Amino acid sequence: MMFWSKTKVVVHGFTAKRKDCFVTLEDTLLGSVLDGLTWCGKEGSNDTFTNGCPGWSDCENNPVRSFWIRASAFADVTCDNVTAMLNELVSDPFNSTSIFASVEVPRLNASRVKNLNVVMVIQKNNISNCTDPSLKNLTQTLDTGITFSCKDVPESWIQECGSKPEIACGACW
Ligand code: CXR
Repeated sequence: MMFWSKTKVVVHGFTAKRKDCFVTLEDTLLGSVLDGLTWCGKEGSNDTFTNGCPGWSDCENNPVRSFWIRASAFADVTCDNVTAMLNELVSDPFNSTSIFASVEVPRLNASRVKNLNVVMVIQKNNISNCTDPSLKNLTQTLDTGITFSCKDVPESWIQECGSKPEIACGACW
């Protein structure tokens, strides 16, 4: 299973080419139907609108976010080895307001999940972003018994490895 936060394009660029490697929530039936859509209701109407929805930066419980929070309960049934791609370029790669941090990680259960492997998507190979302080919050949130690891992986290599089916999934990072 593959989770992500602020790395959607890189993750799907990879999983689209390497369907043998990972499943994301958007690969599930419900996730694929609603992926990328915006919608809202209007008071007094039973219709669903895809145009003219208000800006949602101030509204935490907007319908789209609420849907993904509920759908992310699929973390409950996740097992064995879990991978998550995070983005070094955002100020907190593990941000407590993200769905990954607030919904998915707390739902990973040590009775089913063995490892959480974070792939930190980096642009240049010079400093280790796996040392980012926000990852400390991740290890504190993680259920005791799940082994945590993190690896800095250049975005260019993720793209290249995605195009090389001869490389085994586990050997890309
Ligand atoms: O950490 P978040 O990432 O908030 O959420 C990403 C995680 C993923 O692991 C995925 O499983 O939550 C799930 N998820 C989606 N599958 C998804 N598809 C579209 C969460 N959000 C999804 N979106 C839209 O992207 C929603 O509108 C959501 C925004 C969150 O992306 P971000 O990169 O901040 O508000």
